[in-house]
Amino acid sequence: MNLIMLPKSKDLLDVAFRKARKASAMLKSERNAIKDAKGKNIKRIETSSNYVAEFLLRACLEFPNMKEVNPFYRELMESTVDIGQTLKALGHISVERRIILKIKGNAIGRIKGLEKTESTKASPIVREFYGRLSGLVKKLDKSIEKYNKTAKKLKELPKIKTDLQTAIIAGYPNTGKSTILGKLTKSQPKVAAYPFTTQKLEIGYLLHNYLKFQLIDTPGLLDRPLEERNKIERKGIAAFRHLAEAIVFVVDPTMQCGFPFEKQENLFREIKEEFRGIQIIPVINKSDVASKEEMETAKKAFPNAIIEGTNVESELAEKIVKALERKEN
Ligand SMILES: Nc1nc2c(ncn2[C@@H]2O[C@H](COP(=O)(O)OP(=O)(O)OP(=O)(O)O)[C@@H](O)[C@H]2O)c(=O)[nH]1
Ligand SMILES: [Mg+2]
Repeated sequence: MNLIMLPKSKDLLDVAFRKARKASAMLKSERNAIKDAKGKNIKRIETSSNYVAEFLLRACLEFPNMKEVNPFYRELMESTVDIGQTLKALGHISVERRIILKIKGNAIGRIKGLEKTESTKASPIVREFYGRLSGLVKKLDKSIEKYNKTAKKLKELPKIKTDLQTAIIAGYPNTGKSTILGKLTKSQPKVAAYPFTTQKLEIGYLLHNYLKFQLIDTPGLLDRPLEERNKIERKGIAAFRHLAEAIVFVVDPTMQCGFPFEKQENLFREIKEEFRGIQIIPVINKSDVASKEEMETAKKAFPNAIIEGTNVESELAEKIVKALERKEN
C-alpha cells in the first residue's frame, strides 16, 4: 500500500519556515515599501501553510476508503492495525488542516488591508501567524504518530493482486509446497512480507492459454492445526478466504516432512471445513521416494489426489486452472 509518512511537527515546521524564508527572499524587491512588505510577507504565509496543509491532505486522501477496499485487504488491514484509531487520528489531522487554511486566509486578509503607512505592521502579523501555525501543528503530534504507526505497517502488507484468480497452497511444513510452486510457475516466486508470521509469502503466476493465475504459498498460516492459532492468525486465514478460489493441499506420504500422515489428514479436514465452498485439490507429493504401502495409504485417504514428485509429470496445473475457471462460470 502506498502511503506517505508524516514528519513530526518540529520537522514539518522547520522545513515549512525554511521554504517560506527562501520563497520570500526570491521575490524581487519593490521600491514601494508597502507593496514590498505585502508581497514578501504574504508569500511567507502562503508557502509555510501550503507546505504543511499539503502534507496533511495527502495523508488524508491517500488513506484507503474502507468501503472500497477489496475484502481480502480489508480483513488483512483490520488484523494488522487499529483502523478506528487511525481514522480518528486522520479526522483530527483533517480538522486542524482546515483551521490552518482559515488562519492563513485571515492573516493574508489582514496584510492586504494594511495602509500605505503601515508597512512595518506586516512582519508582526506573520510572526503571529507562525505562532498559531506552530501551535496547531504541534497539537497534531499524537495523531501523526498514530497515523505513521499504521502507515508503516500497511506499507509492509504483501502486494497481492486481487484481480487475478487465485489458488493458495496449504499443507504441513516440508511437504514440498515451495517446490511445487516453483515447478508450476517456473519463474522464481516473488516473496512478500507477511504481517502474522516471521515467514514470507511466496507468490507465483501460472500461465495457461494466455491467461494468468496467481498461486500463493502461505507458510506459517495453513500448515498446522487451527487450534494452535492466535486471534490475529485466524483473521489472516479469514482474509485468505476472500481471496482463494481453490486450495492446493500438499501431503507427504513418506513422513520425511516429520509429520505423521494422520496429522496431515486432520489438517486437510480442518481446512476443508474452514474454507467451505472452495474447491480443494489434494496432492500426494514425493511419489518418487514413497514406498508402495505409503502410496496406497495416501491414495485411500485421497482417492482423487494428483500424484506429484520429482520428475513426475502431473496434471496439477491443468487441475488448478480447471478449478479456477469453473469458479469463474
Ligand atoms: N524426493 C522428493 N523430495 C521432494 C519433493 N518435493 C520436495 N522435496 C524435498 O522436500 C523438502 C521440502 O520441500 P519444500 O518445497 O521446501 O517444502 P515446503 O512445504 O515448502 O516447506 P516449508 O516452506 O518449510 O513449509 C526439500 O528438501 C525438497 O527438496 C519430491 O517430490 N520428491
Ligand atoms: Mg516452503
